[in-house]
Amino acid sequence: MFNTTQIRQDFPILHQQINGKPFVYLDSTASSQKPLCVIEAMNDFYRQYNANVHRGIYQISEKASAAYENARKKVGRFINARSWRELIFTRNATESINLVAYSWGQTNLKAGDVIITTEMEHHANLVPWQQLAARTGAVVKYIPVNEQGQLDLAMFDQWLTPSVKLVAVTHMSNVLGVIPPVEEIIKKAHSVGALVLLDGAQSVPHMPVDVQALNCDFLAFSSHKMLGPTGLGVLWARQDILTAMPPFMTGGDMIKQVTLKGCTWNDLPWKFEAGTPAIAEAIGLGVAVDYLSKLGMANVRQHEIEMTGYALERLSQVEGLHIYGPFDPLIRGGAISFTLGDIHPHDVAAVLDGEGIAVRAGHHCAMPIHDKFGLPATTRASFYVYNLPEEIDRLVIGLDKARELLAI
Ligand code: C6P
Repeated sequence: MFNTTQIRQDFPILHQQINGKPFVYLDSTASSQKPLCVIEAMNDFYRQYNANVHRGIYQISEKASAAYENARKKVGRFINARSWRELIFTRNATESINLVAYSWGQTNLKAGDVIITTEMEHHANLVPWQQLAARTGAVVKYIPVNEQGQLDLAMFDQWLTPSVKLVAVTHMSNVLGVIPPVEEIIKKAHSVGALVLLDGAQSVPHMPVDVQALNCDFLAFSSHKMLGPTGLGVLWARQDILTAMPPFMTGGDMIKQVTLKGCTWNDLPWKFEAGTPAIAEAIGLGVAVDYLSKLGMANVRQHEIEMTGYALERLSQVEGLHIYGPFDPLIRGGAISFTLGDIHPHDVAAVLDGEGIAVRAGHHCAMPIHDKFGLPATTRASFYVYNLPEEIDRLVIGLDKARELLAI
């Protein structure tokens, strides 16, 4: 049973006043809040068994190593990976994608090859491909997207030839909220021999994600958007692909044997984890995954569908408000970007902040899609497991206030 009121009790940060009003946090797309169990697990690590991993032959180091590796196994089960060896801990989704761009991309791409992505990507799933293309002579093509978040798949079909080596697409847009038809995209990409990277930064926290059912090749996501700490990301990839890839960063822990003449690489996944990893953070993410699994990801998604449906209905009633992205909550997540007449999104966010409501205003690290719609910025409200419909009512009241104060 999904009980938001009860869930809220686990999040200490929500129980405070901001500007003299009860705090409403509507920016989980940027970063989620953390339940007490995650905060305490990290605290326990530092208080009781803080030590480096994979090195010490003493009790607390062995305990730290086991907890770190156990967290990896939990994350692997969470996305239904075939093996824990397919899970690489990075700093964030951005680093996960860069790892693929440098290690896999640099080895496998040559001049004239094609990378296909979309116009609505976060810069993390766009700039690394532009840079890879600049280094290799490959070409990046962008599937057009309309205001409702629909991809021009006819264009995608036209571009599909054996020159396409990679299709890198978001699994849930952080601007339009849309969940693109990735199953269809993956099948088509595979039919010409291309690999598929899914940017799961927004999907993994908000819906069940099963890498075997999806049949994707790479999946990148961040701990901090799924109730876990900052400073930790995940790259999942098929084991045969990872085995063939050279290391991204080199140094300690990622080697098997080093001589002054050269070295051999460690086994997966450590081949890709040079240096001391984010141990407390991995342990925290493991507990976050336990928390989400206990809620049940199907229930998390259902809550989001209900909140998004209610928000779309209520926001549509605000005079002068224009929503970007689809209106069907079944094909989108809970990131809703909008403009309010001619009021600058930063001003909207500032008025809402005065009401104790946190939203994001700006380009949300997705400038090309804003450019396409002729917008310098949008205001974005987003929801997670701890948000209540009453908070959407507060948002609507705040937006009416912004409209009155800033007169459109
Ligand atoms: N989007 C937002 O406010 P990092 O920063 O590496 O943890 O995540 C990058 C990233 C990649 N893809 C998508 C779809 C994302 O939404 C994000 C992060 C935040 O929209 C912070 S810019």
